[in-house]
Amino acid sequence: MTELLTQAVSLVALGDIMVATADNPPVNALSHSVRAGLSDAISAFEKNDAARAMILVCAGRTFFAGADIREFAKPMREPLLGEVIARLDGCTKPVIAAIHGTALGGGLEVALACSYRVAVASARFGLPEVKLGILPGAGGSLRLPRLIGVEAALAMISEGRQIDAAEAARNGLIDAIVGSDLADGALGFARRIIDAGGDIRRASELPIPSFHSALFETARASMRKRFRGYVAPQKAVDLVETAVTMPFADAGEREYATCKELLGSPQSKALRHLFAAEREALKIEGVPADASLRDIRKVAVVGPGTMGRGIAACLLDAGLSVVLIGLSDESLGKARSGIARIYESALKRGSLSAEEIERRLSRLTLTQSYDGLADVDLAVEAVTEQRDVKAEVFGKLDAALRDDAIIVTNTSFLDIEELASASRRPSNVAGMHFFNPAHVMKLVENVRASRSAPDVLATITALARRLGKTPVMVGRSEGFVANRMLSKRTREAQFLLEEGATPAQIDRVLSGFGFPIGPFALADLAGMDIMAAARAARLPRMSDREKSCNIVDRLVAAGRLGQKTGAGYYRYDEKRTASPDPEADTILDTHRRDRGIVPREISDDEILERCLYAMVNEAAKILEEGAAARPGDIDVIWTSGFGFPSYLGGPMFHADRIGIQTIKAALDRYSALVGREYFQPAPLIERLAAEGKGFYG
Ligand code: 3H9
Repeated sequence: MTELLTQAVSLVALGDIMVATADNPPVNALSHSVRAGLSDAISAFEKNDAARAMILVCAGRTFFAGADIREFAKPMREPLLGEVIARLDGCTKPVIAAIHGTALGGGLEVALACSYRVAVASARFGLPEVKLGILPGAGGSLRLPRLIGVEAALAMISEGRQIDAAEAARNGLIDAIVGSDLADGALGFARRIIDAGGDIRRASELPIPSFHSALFETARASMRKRFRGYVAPQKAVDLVETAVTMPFADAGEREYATCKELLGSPQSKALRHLFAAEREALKIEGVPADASLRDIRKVAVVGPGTMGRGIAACLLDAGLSVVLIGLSDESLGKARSGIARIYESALKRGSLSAEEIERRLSRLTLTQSYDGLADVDLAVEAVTEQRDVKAEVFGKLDAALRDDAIIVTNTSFLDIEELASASRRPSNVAGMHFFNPAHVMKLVENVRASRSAPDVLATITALARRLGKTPVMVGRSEGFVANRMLSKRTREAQFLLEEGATPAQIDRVLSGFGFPIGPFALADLAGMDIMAAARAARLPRMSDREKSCNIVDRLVAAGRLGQKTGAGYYRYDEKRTASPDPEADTILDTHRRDRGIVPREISDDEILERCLYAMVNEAAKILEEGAAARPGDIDVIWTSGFGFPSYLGGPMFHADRIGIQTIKAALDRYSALVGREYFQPAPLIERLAAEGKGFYG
């Protein structure tokens, strides 16, 4: 008879095998009721002389997803996870973890403390704590190296790398892969263990496998480079080193203390905020969580340029069929080679096989015609950023597609409302704003127009997730959220340049803040011609000072297009290493002289504040207008799209940490110095500062 031990854990005896089942939707986090239930199950199992093995399994979609993140901010209630795990480890009869879905963090730690682990073939395993700014705190760093080897464990712990069941079976993390009926497979496995004598195998008692003496030093150097600014990956290396060099119990205490210390750190709070914000961003006002989704199998992409190719590639990657529509054989041919080149580099990296590439390319059709689009479920318009051209494409798609097909525009700046209204299917029109290169960049700003149907919005959100992207729904606004905020940072970087800062100084300050690359090095990488075109598009809406701050145009006129011509803001050698260039200085000096500007010494603080606060001020306006639904959406946009350091939680979270009153005072100061039209505090900032509140209350 099944006995309910706590709200979340039940226990049943099937002959001499007991089965403890945890059921704590949605992801079986190890909340208090689960920990208490597991503890009770262990007691009942140990007390029951007739029971010779126990299986630990989870109901629902996954094995334990780890400690309950929502409990982190509250005082911990006993039994603590470490206590439950120590009891599992101490069991005198075999306990078998039966795993499906994902065994993550504390969930994997529970499994590691069992005598055996079996899993279905689709299961995945990981210690992703590092992504939340913490580290395993319940024995993961101690048991994993003993089971799978020190180097493999170090990679999983320091990078949060997940592995699949096949790899887990190969490296010894699991003992068997069972068929799709997990309960049946686990019972069969338990029977074999009992019949073979009921041995228990404790990972805690295994010897430490040998490892290379330089392993930890090499890993430290690599972490410093790859995760610049992040605390947890560095500490992970120390932790694993401790785990494999200190006695088990001492290392266990050190592990728990490190996890606890990191839990209280600003970086962990920021990363946990982003974890929640990313999930919150999927909740869209007016769209029920269970909204029905339209079936998307075939997609038309209009425009075979850089964006169109990248979008087509990620659609093909997700298993969709793609019709790429262009104006000439030549442009379509180039697009096909462009997509093939993306796949060639994947082949070289070993991430795709030649057969898989062939399969993907076989789903791609190239055409100049809009005929035969009746089986297309969604069309992405990705043609040049000109209103008339886009309107014409919209008209053609409108005529060619089924009435229920969705049309999305990839416009960066144009008014989606105008495009939707001109269509005969306004409720089936929305935006999907991809970022270049579209097959790499995670962020997609999905754009709702006033008449976009809820199921259309739900469908494009699901589609973006299917493509492996991070979608955020935004509203009508010029430049939407990401580019609109970026344009303010770009403006300030240009103003600071003409006032006397150097590209190298500004780049140093912003990359020192945590951006992966400074704005001028980035411009050189992207190409100054691209920068000039973006500037030209915005020119009609620029202030007089912005119009005359035309350093980009001067560089283009001098043939300095960035890395591709060996010179832009910087000069580049054949290895594309940048160095300051006196010729660029001369262009800057001429510009300043022409504008009558006497260069001044500019402090690093001023550079950072002007670049950052201009963005935050714009974000406050965006929030007031409703173009972003929540401050968290803006944080997700900037961390997933434009390299804002995740360990600072995004611009809005970081602004709260600085304090809105401090930011308002700085905006007032820069209003006086640079001009009110650029730095007048947004009404939301005025109000929050007056109330002593932040964006997050
Ligand atoms: C840890 O274990 C520390 C220990 O080492 C030491 C302790 C001493 N807790 O992602 P989804 C919620 S640290 C609470 O959309 P999916 C999530 O917020 C933990 N809630 O689903 C969302 O809520 P809502 C280490 C959690 O199917 C809902 O579940 N573990 C947790 O796309 C659905 O989530 C991790 O870092 C949690 N642990 O993906 C794993 N996890 O519906 C984190 C999720 O209100 N989790 N929720 O928006 C994941 O990676 C994914 O959720 C998972 C499922 C892959 C499991």
